[in-house]
Amino acid sequence: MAEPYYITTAIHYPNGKPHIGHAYETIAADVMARYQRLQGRDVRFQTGTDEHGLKMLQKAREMNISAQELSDQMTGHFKDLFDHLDISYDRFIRTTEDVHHRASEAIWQAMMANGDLYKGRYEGWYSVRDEAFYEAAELIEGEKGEKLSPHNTPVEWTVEESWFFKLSRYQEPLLALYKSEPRFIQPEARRNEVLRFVEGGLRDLSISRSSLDWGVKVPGDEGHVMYVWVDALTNYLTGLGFPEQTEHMARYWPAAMHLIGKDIVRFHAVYWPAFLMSAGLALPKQVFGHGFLLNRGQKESKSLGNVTDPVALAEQFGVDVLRYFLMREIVFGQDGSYSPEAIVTRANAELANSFGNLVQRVTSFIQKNCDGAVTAAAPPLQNDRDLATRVRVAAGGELPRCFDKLAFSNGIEAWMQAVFACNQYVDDQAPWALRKTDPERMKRVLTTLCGCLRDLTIAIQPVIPRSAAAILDSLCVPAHSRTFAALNSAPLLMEMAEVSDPKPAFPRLQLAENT
Ligand code: ME8
Repeated sequence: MAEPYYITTAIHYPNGKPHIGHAYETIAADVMARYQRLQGRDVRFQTGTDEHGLKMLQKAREMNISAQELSDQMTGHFKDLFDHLDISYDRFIRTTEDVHHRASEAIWQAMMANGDLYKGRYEGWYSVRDEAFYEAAELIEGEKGEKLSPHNTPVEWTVEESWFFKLSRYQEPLLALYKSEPRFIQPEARRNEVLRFVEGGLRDLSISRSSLDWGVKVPGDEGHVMYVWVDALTNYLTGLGFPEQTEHMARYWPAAMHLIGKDIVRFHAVYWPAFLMSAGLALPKQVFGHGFLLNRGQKESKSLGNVTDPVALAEQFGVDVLRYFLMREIVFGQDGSYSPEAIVTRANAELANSFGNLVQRVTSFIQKNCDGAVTAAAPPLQNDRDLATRVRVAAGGELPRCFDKLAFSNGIEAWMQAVFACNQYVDDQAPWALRKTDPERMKRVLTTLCGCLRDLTIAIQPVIPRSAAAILDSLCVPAHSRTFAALNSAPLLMEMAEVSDPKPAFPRLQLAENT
């Protein structure tokens, strides 16, 4: 049976429309999900919205609507965006669903039964924007001398009755986890931050609020709602049917990958495994904290007036171009920048002029000059074998090895080098000249190229699924032969090639005057 692979994104706060950071994270998770499917894994992919908490409530009050109305409105925008970006999720979860309330109550009760919850009084700093408590020592000073969280968000002094989770009990078990599972937190820099934080000592965590009623009610203490992160993290279990012992729970838990941004690593790599240990549940295999996407080097914000609607961006440049750019340009794990100029430059150089041009040169040549089909009668030469091997190693070996580690940009770089090699081969072999001088050799060159195109296109499917499907259609590659197993088991050199109705895959892009 195929190996299960459960991947999740963070669930997004629907306190406004989705921004480019939401698109970035979800595209990366989708690339990984599609990649794992092509490797033959039984993938389950979950995303969704995080609808409770003070931040949602305050935004709804500002807009004079209820928090439920705000979530309903905004969640629609997230779903539309993800559909638009070809995100192949299996489950879109909303934390206002009844099943999610039940799952959150169950994990609470399990932690209670383990003796880890007690009632007390919370006094400390809280950031509504981050929905996070901070130690005084972590705060920084703003320009006007005001106190700010380490993420530059306002904090307020909060005093209220609260339930606590005995996080302090979990310092040693967590350190033991990081040691025995060195890949539990990735990349390394994030792992080191978490290690330092936990080694510094853990205080018990306030996990309920009595000053608001928007959230999951604490079982047996209805005057309290759960701290939004307790229910938010539980979404990963809810989507599998927890607390029931469902087939999905048995098959997909523990998750293979929680893909999240660097700002919320602490919640996923400290609080979440501690909650799970307390509740007697297995721990996820990996938490990967990706970097932040910046607009020309700056954070997007309403005050700077540089907020970009990701749907508009995808419409302007094309969904696959946007997906390709984000995965290719930025070293996954680090912060990175985007701008219309950078997107156009990258798309034209690599998709239109290199890969797209290669596909077009080969397929339309076969269509026009060989009635859409060629059989190679002439024996292959060493340079045919060299090219086919080079492409096979890049598409079937280097790219997957990088994608396994979420090093998407390196994987695509190796792939692009193989595309360049193919274009060089076309220039050197000049099939248009061979057509007159040596038509049998021309056919061998063309079948070699079609084999290379098949390998290259199969491997890049996770990144540009729509264009890759169209190219594989035009190369007449059957749907069941589009996996990595098929790629690696196909003969290196094709003896026959067929093309059907080839179309230009990537138009050259131009920047509009006002972008
Ligand atoms: O944090 N670039 O939700 P959120 C890249 N509800 N990623 C970014 C980004 C940017 N500019 N801005 C945000 C929450 N993100 C919680 C999560 S999970 C149980 C609860 C990422 O809507 C961010 O790091 O603020 C997070 O992973 C995701 O987008 C959702 O952020």
